[in-house]
Amino acid sequence: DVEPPVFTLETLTREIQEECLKCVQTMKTLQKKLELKSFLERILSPVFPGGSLHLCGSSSNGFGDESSDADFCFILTNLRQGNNRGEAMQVLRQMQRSLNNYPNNSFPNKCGVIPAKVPILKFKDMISGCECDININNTVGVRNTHLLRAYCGVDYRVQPLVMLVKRWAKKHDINDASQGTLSSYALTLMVIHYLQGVCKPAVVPVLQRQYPSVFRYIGDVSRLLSQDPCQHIACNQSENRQSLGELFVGFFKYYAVDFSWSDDYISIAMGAAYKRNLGQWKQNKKICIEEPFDGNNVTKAVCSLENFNKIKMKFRLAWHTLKISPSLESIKVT
Ligand code: 3AT
Ligand code: MG
Repeated sequence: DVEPPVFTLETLTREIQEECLKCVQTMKTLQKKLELKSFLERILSPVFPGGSLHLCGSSSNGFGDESSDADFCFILTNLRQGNNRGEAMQVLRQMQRSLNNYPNNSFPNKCGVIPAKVPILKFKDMISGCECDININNTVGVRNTHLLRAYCGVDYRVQPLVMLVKRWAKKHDINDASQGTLSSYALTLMVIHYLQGVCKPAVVPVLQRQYPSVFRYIGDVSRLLSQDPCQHIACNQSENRQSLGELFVGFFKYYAVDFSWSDDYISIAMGAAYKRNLGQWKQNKKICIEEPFDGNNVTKAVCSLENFNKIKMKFRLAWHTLKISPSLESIKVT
């Protein structure tokens, strides 16, 4: 007879490390995205003089896997700041024409403008194989990419935990803001919140509080992503010695048992979850996570009770499964 496998927190730790190594974005893929960025810059700079293009999101915050899309932000300083969705749409349409008309471009499946709240130009690049998004002047995305890159580098446990939580959520159909569930960005903030001190002792500091001149900087963003933010951070002083397996299970336990999904909002800028008794938070009965730069709720997409309940149920189910059988396979991640 073959003995059934014995799962422990040690085996789970190993699985998380191996899975993360297997799926993390390779240097080669990053290189292809950077080459695409240079190519786009060559097309766009004559049309939009003074504009600058920035690779944002998981392609450059450390939490990307091989299938992550390439999120770009195009900064045009001569546009009016503030609520200029209409202008952004115009720029994107002009950009769309320039890309489509470029001889021998690598986007044969024409690109299209998506008129979302933050409008984007969407296309697939055939050379890198990447799905690409470009937004105009969404500088908050550049700032939060810089901040997340710092969280990723501050402790070796952050990257594997975020990557595996994203994979788990994708497998369980709750990682798609366009379908009313959680964006990858929201999930990343949920993990950072847990590591900021829900787990005891904290694994990561509250970077915006500890280094306000670096992470609350409100000036020009154009050089932000060309440097490694970790150069500004002292060596992590965390006293936490928990393994990846322990933290992974602890993350699910927190959201299954302790977190008040309808009453609290998460703030990684402040490093805690708070009761919603004020302003924009008060009316919302679904999950609330504060964007660390503009203060908006990043989980507005979760608006149906059905999806809200489904998300909570998935967290509870994962925690009950991991308690009995701490392995990635038991929660269908491999
Ligand atoms: P994937 O690996 O592509 O799934 P990602 O980290 O790129 O994950 P998203 O695709 O959800 O995450 O978002 C791309 C970037 O856009 C991440 C963040 O810099 C920015 N972003 C996303 N949602 C918001 C939001 N609600 N507010 C501000 N910035 C956001
Ligand atoms: Mg992305």
